[in-house]
Amino acid sequence: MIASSDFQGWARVNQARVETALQKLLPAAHLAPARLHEAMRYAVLGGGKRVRPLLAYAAGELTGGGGERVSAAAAAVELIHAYSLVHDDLPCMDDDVLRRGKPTVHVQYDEATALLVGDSLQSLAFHALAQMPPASEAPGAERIGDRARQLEMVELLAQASGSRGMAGGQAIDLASVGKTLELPELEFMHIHKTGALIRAAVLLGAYCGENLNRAECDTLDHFAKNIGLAFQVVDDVLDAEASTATLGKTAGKDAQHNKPTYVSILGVTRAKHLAEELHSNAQQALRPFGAKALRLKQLADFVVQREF
Ligand code: GRG
Repeated sequence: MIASSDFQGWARVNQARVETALQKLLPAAHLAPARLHEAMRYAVLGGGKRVRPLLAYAAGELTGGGGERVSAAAAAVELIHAYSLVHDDLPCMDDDVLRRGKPTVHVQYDEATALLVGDSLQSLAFHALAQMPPASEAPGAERIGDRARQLEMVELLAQASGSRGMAGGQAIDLASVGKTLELPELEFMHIHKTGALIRAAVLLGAYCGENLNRAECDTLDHFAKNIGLAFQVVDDVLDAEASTATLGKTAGKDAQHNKPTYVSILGVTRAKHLAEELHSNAQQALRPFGAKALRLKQLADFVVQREF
C-alpha cells in the first residue's frame, strides 16, 4: 500500500517541473510589451492545483515517456487552461474578481490586457508543442516519427480547446444561464467545457511515451472522459458547499447566476454519488495497466476527494 504522502511528494515534484517549464516558456516581464508579459506571468505562475499537468505527467509515466517532452505537453495544457480562466473571469463572461486567491487579471490590470493575456497564452501553448524536443537525439526516421506525433498532439490540443471542445462548451454554458437543462444536455456541455481539456492532458502525456495499441488507447480515453466529468461534478458540489477562502475563487456563483449544474439538477447527495460512479468507472478503466497506472489512479482519487 502506497502512503498518500508518497502521492503528495510525487505531485510536488511534478508541480515544480511544470512551473519550471512555464517559467521558461513565458516571456520575461521586462521584455516589451512589458505590461502584457507581466500580466501573462501573473495569470499563470505560482497558483492553481496543476491537475492537468499532473495528469499529463502521470499518463507519461504510464507509457514510459519522461523528460522535457512531457513537460512541454503539461505546460501546453496548463497554458490553455490559464487562458480559459482569464477569459472566463471577464465581465462579458462570468465577471469575477477573484481567482487562485488573488484579483483576476482584468481587475489587477485591465480588460483589454486580460483579453490579450488569454490570446497570448493560447498561442504560447501551441508554441510549446511546436518546439517540443525530439524523443531521441538519433537522426533520421525516429525524428520524423517524433514530428508526426507532434502534429497529432497539436491537432488534439486544437480540437480540445476550440469550438468543438472547451470554447464550444463555454458557448453552451453562456447560452444556458437561466434555463433548465436535462441531465444529458448538462453532460454534453461539460464533456466539452471541462472534460475535453482534461482528456487532452491525459492523451498528450501518453503520447510522450511508447505507442499504446488501439484497445489501450480506448481504455485510457475512457478513463480520461470519466475523470474529466467527475472533475466537473465535484466542482459543482464545491461551488455549492465550500467557502470562497478555501476555493480561492468566489463560491456560490452558479446558484447566484442561475446556472444549471449537477447540484441544481440532482441535488448535492445525488451529485456526490454521480462523482463516485464516474470515479469508479475511471479506476476500472485503469486496471489493465496495472502498477504503471499508479499515479493516474491516485490523481483520480484526488479529483473526487479534493476540497478546493
Ligand atoms: C473562456 C474559452 C473559455 C472557456 C472557459 C474552463 C472554463 C471555460 C471556465 C472556467 C469556469 C469553471 C469554474 C469551470 C469549471 C471547471 C474548472 C475548469 C475549474 C477550474 O479548474 P481548476 O479547479 O483550477 O483546476 P486551478 O486554479 O486549480 O487551476
